[in-house]
Amino acid sequence: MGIIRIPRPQLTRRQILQISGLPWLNFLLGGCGTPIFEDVAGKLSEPLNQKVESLIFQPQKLVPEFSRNQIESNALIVNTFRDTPIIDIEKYRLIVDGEVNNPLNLSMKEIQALPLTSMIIRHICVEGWAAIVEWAGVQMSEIVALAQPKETVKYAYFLSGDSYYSSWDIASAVHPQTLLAYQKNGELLPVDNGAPLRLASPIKLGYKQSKWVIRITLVSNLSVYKGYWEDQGYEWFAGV
Ligand SMILES: Nc1nc2c(c(=O)[nH]1)N[C@H]1C(S)=C(S)[C@@H](COP(=O)(O)O)O[C@H]1N2
Ligand SMILES: [Mo]
Repeated sequence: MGIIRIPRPQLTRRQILQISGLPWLNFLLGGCGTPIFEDVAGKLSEPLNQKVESLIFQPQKLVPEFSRNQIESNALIVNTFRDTPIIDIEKYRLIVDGEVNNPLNLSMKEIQALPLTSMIIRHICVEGWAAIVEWAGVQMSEIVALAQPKETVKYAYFLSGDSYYSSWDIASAVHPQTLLAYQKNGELLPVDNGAPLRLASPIKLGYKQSKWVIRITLVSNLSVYKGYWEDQGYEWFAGV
């Protein structure tokens, strides 16, 4: 495995700090002791009363998939709100923390040793384009189960290497077709599409599909910050 390097402008000092130390998500999640949580369970339109464990083991309804000859190899437009981050695959770790009994710190080798799932689905961006893509990787439910969430968990926060962030309801996060993908159309995931690890799911719009995921935090309450686009007025649930 090599080092992923891309000829892009260097990250600012602040971005590097965000990626290495991650004080930023701690702040978002109230890690400094500031009570910035709000219990929005009653305000969001979707049912959130199912416990995480039953969601993982109850079969959820599958979205029909496409066939291989329907893949649109060049239709996926790279859509990134700022520069592609520089991530050293050898040093990369996926952190899973929050309200869990078994916090995780996984290398790509460890992630790739988990069962591989692939799916051919349509990616839909609200900017008016879509693409049928084959994604392959590990099911989010696998990762969540490994972390042994406490039964209070209702949401997952995803922090990305470019400081993008989003939050999902836990039912959608552990849907069998929600993957942490490291392959696209049968090949290693390109850096611009989120390598080493990105979210891919047919049940949410494009802006929920975080690329360069470096940290997943499972929580019982959403912060006032819900996502990069969500905090600018885009719908939070963003179901397809
Ligand atoms: N980290 C990160 N993830 C992101 C974004 C981003 O800017 N940064 N853009 C989102 C949007 S709006 C879309 S449509 C998809 C695009 O994925 P692609 O660039 O692989 O086509 O990524 C999503 N995930
Ligand atoms: Mo998008």
